[in-house]
Amino acid sequence: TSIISSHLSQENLEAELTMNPTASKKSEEIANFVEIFPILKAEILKDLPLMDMPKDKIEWIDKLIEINVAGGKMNRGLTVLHSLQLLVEGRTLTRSEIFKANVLGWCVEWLQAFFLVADDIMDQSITRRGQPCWYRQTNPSSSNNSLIGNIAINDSFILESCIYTLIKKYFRNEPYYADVLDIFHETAYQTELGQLLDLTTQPNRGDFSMFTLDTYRRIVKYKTAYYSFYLPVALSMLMAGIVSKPSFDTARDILLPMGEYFQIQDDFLDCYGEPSVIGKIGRDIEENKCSWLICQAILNGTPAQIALLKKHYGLDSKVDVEIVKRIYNEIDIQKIFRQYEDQSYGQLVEKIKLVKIMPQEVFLKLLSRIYKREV
Ligand code: GPP
Ligand code: MG
Ligand code: MG
Ligand code: MG
Repeated sequence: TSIISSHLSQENLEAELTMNPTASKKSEEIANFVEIFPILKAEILKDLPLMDMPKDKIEWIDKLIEINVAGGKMNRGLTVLHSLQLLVEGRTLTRSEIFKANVLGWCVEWLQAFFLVADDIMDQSITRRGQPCWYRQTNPSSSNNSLIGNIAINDSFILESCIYTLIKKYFRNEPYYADVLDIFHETAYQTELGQLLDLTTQPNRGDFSMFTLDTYRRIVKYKTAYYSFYLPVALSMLMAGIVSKPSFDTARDILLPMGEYFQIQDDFLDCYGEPSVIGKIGRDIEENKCSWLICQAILNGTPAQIALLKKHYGLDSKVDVEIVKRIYNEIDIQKIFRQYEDQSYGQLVEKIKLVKIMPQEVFLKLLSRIYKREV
């Protein structure tokens, strides 16, 4: 019930329902999606006694799933059903199709949980979704309040394995079973390559030679765009029975740039977002990340400003971070971002308008959900 209460309190739901029919459809969709999470979690947990797992380990996995899979924005997860609805163009989906699309949506959320648990260790992050990152939470098996720590690495693997357990349970007999497995495997690999690119631009503090937009674009295409944008839509296409390669190419051609735009927003929010709203505390400056903001500062700053950034970027100290943020303000990075945001939105819409092979709405709807996001 925790995710139901955080995302959709009864009051909110009723208020939305009476306000307008579109909102009512939207809250119904969210409610349908949220509703099946406990079912999927129970499916995972019910196998564990048969595998001789002690009760407290089952409770561990229960908590691991509850905290890390539920409670996100669920944008990626909801996209599978939204997009399937648009792909079947007018035909009403059966209850079974809706359920299956939502199961795949939750599998995307599970994949995301796997990545985030691991990413927070690698990025030394403090909070996620408004609470301590999983590796920083108290180890329930310890009597001396020690932290979960490195056990979280294995926990991330467990979250990944759940995806394949769920897909097998619900899709074993579907003609697209192998394609679904392939795409999850491929996407995980792409994201891991992206994470490698991200982590290996980090170590040489004071050397800005790698902080170019070309490097940046490659990092974010792999670490974010494939799993966050292409994967959920491609899953709905598989469910809709689409097999033509040009359709998947078209989807990729739009969704990868959209994912780039999304990660640029993530980088912007890392510095300028409100931690209580975004649920995490930015660390890109401290971690010497090849963030969009530092790339833009290098492109737009004076030689003196860039020299100062070289001196202070990538240090885990409040004073240095403040200096970096001050220079960002001098360069007016916020204005550069706002301009980029409008330009990028316009370009994506233009690109979408050229699509003939599938409904443009699939892409427009996704784009409208992230445009000018603050969370
Ligand atoms: C987002 O980067 C990218 C990921 C979460 C993919 C991680 C991939 C792995 C294979 C572990 P980010 O670090 O900017 O995200 P956030 O700001 O949410 O920490
Ligand atoms: Mg990261
Ligand atoms: Mg991170
Ligand atoms: Mg980030």
